[in-house]
Amino acid sequence: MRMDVVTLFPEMVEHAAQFGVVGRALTKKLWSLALWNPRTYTSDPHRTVDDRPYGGGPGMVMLAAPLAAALNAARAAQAEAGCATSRVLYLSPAGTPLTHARVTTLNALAQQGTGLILLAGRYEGIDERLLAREVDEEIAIGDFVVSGGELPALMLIDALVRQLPGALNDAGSAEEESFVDGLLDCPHYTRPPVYEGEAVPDVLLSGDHAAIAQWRRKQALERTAARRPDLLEKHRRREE
Ligand code: 9D3
Repeated sequence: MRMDVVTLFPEMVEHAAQFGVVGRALTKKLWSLALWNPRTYTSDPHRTVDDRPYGGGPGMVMLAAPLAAALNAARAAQAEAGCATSRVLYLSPAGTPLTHARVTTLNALAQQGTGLILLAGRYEGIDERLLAREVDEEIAIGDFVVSGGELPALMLIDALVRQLPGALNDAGSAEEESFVDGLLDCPHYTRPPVYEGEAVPDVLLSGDHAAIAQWRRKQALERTAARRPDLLEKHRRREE
């Protein structure tokens, strides 16, 4: 899987991509990453990447031209690396909220040779003409506001990379399976058997694997009902 990120803060993405499951998958060459800073593609002495919004209002808007040049560089690099096509994903508060199902579909595309180009914005947004010409899809990470697209891009990268074959250990893959059925996870316990006067549920120490599986299932259902009734409804419809 090949990913390129267009961002004013390439070091932020580069650094965060070195850790944990995502970093290990990078070392194993399960995926590759390149970063493109639109500031590199400016020619004025101030290296300007933004300007005031037409029509007035607060904040600044990212200029189309430096972003178009950075996107072209990313596309050329992906073609050079053997990608059949590229797909530009703009991380935007106005995008469609990301889901497990969408991550799986994007992962399949990427595995078939489509290079993913993640566009991370700053300021109030990006000139609409650049978006209309260059962006294939707008993705949000939830109904809350963050300061830019870099952390959302890293979340998308993390979600995609952990679905790559070989990125997780066997235990991790099994765990992934359990989320796929649409329920929240059950509670987990480890040593000591009593912590601050609170004991681990007896069933988990019983060695009765059928009883343990049944208990975990019940806990997952109860939690989902209490915390995410919306998920429980979808889960029930899937069971039918
Ligand atoms: C008042 C208008 N604001 C839109 C909600 C301005 C604005 C806030 C934050 C414009 C851009 C941003 C930066 N956010 C992102 O780039 C972003 C984001 C987000 O804030 N929430 C959820 N998903 C995402 S993906 C990218």
